[in-house]
Parts: sequence; structure tokens; C-alpha cells
Amino acid sequence: MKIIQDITLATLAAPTGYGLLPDGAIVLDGETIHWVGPRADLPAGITGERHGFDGRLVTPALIDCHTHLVFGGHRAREFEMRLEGASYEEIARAGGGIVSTVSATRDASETALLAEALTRVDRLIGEGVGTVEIKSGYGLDHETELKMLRVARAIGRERPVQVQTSFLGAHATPAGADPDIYIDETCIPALRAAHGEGLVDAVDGFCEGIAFSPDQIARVFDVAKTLGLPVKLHAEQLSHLGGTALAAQHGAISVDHVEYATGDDAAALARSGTVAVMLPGAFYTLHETQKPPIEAFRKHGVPMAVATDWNPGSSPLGSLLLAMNMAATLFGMTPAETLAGTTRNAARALGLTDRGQIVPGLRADLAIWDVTDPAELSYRIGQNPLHKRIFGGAL
Ligand code: DI6
Ligand code: FE
Repeated sequence: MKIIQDITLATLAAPTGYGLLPDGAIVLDGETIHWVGPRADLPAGITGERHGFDGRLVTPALIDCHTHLVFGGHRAREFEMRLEGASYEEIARAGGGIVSTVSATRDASETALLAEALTRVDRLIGEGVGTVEIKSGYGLDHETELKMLRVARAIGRERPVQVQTSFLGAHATPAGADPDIYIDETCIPALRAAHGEGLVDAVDGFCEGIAFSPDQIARVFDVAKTLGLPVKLHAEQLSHLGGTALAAQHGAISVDHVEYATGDDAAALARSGTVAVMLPGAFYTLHETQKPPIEAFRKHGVPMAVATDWNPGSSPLGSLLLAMNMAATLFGMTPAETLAGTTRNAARALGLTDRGQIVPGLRADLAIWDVTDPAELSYRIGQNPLHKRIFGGAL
């Protein structure tokens, strides 16, 4: 056993708030949290190495529940074009955007993709992240979709981090293809093949005017269901198409972006127990003005998460702490909500019940910070106060 003491705890164990515990202690048994409580109550029979941290704040390790961090190339030219007046949608319709990253990703070797992705994951690990979700979706062909997912799985072997993969074949239609034929003849067969290789933890889609309609997404979700895979959806990012309602009907684990979601959508998410994932990096990068309906999510009790959406186009954001700051400043989430959004609720957005809180029986994935007040994690801009990360009980 290992005893972590002389710490302030934010356990995130209660349904709201930080679950603050001053002068607490945590007992780790291998990869698992064995006991948590005030240091004064530490059971007498527990013995083991003691590690003191001078009163530092300890939270669950952070979880980035929405990234596209395996990709080739970059889109700095598109960034310039937007600043010269072109919109994200105009660029996408003119063959730029997602489709340009598709070419670069198809051209990159598995080794090159992995090397680049590892530098990105290392940045997140350096901010206390213990679990990261990674999507495919820049292949749009059988071979490259599977290549991206293999790279994502390789990251979990190369680094002390848990990788959860999402198959995002329904991200865009390849140049010159018909969207319906693409969904039926490429996307769905690639999903079956990727699942057959054990590469898929969840199935995602992009429901938007520049991507796929609710009907097209529903066809992919129906296949996911037959394969026993959970679903999630990029919905209501740039317009209101009804993706949120569709996702709720399918019992999705999350809906992501949701800037254009309505009060009725929030009620539907509450009923289906779906997490709403805020992605302020894309909102910021695309100069969007429509904010997600945070107040409606609160009113209906929809769990909210926060993620980077790290991708080369709409969110070249390599910091989950900065995403928390943006969710607070741009969307009005409280620092307690942003921290729950990158721990407890982020785990739920991935369908994981074994992490995201400091509670006996859960994984010993912890972050130890050079701060004493948990609000500091969202308040600071572009600063990284991580002191140490504990992954699976390893200090
Ligand atoms: N929504 C997003 O924000 C990303 N994908 C999506 O469906 C954008 C991906 C990109 O622009 O490359
Ligand atoms: Fe995304």
C-alpha cells in the first residue's frame, strides 16, 4: 500500500462541487484507490510507504474526452484564409478543411503519424491527463480509418495513458463522392472491419450541413448498436439539425459542441443520461458567437464535460487546462463545473465508470497540483501548475 498525505483533496465524489477535503489522505493498493478520508481518520491497520505533498491540491487525473489528435499536416493557411474573411464552411465547401487533412493523413506513414501524435499526447500527460479519447475521421477510406485507430491504440502502449478510441468515419464525405454511397459502401464496412480488429471503443459522427444528416448518422448508429458499441455525436455545432435529439434517442454517451442545442434538447439529454461536451477551443477558433445553453443544461441536470477537440482545423488547442479556462470565461461554466467536466463527467462521456473521482475502488489516476484552491486550475491562462501525475498507482 502507498499512503498519499499532507494534501488537500478535491475528490469530485459528490454530484456537484469539488468534494473538498482539507488535510486528507489517500491509500493506494496497486492500481486502485483503497481508502480516502481525513488524515486523522486513517485506519490504524494500514501500513505502507508514506508520501507527503506539503498541502498541495490532489484531483483525479484529468480526462480529455474529445480529441482528433492523430492527423497529418497542419492547416495554418486555412487559419490565414479565415482571418482574410473566408468562413469555415466556405473553406470546407471549396475542398479545404477536413478534406485537406484527409490527404495529409492518407499520405503519412503509421510511424510518422504515431511520432507526431505522441508529442501531442505528451503535452496532455504533462498537464495531468490520464485518459484521452482519440477519433479516426481523417481517413475516409477503409485503410486510413483503420491506420488512424491502430496509431491511437499504439499510443496507449507507448505511453502511460489510457486511450479510448472512437470511429468517426462519418466525419466528412471524400472529395467527389456521394454522401449516401460513402456511408453505406465505405463508412459502415470500415466500421465493421475496425470493430473486428478490436480497434473501436465507441462510434461518433458529425451531424451538420457540411457533413451528414440525422438520417445518414442514424444508419451508422444502427450498425453500432448491432455491434454493441456505444455512440456519441458532434451535433448542433454550426446550426440546429436535430442531431442532439437523434443522439438522445439512441442513448448516446455524449453529444459534443451543442452550441445550437435548445431547451427541449437539454430535456431530452437529461432523460437519456447523455453528457453534453463543451468544446470552447472550436468556438474560439471559429469566432463563433452562439454559446451552448449552459443554463438549460443546469436546469435539466444534464452532466457537462469539457474537452480540447484537439484537431488541425477548428481547434488546434493542445491544452485541457486552457479549455477549462475558456469554458469558464467564454461559456460561463463555474470552475467546479469545468473540473467536473474534465474528471467525473468526462469519464461518463466515455462510458467509463472506473475513474474520474477519488473514491475507493476506482483507478488510482491522480493529479497533484502546485495550487491549493481548485478554482486556480480554471483561473490561470496558459500556465501549467502540475506537480506530479499518478497513473494506475505509479508515482
Ligand atoms: N467538428 C470539429 O470541430 C472537428 N470535427 C468536427 O466534426 C473539426 C475537424 C477539422 O476541421 O479538421
Ligand atoms: Fe471534434
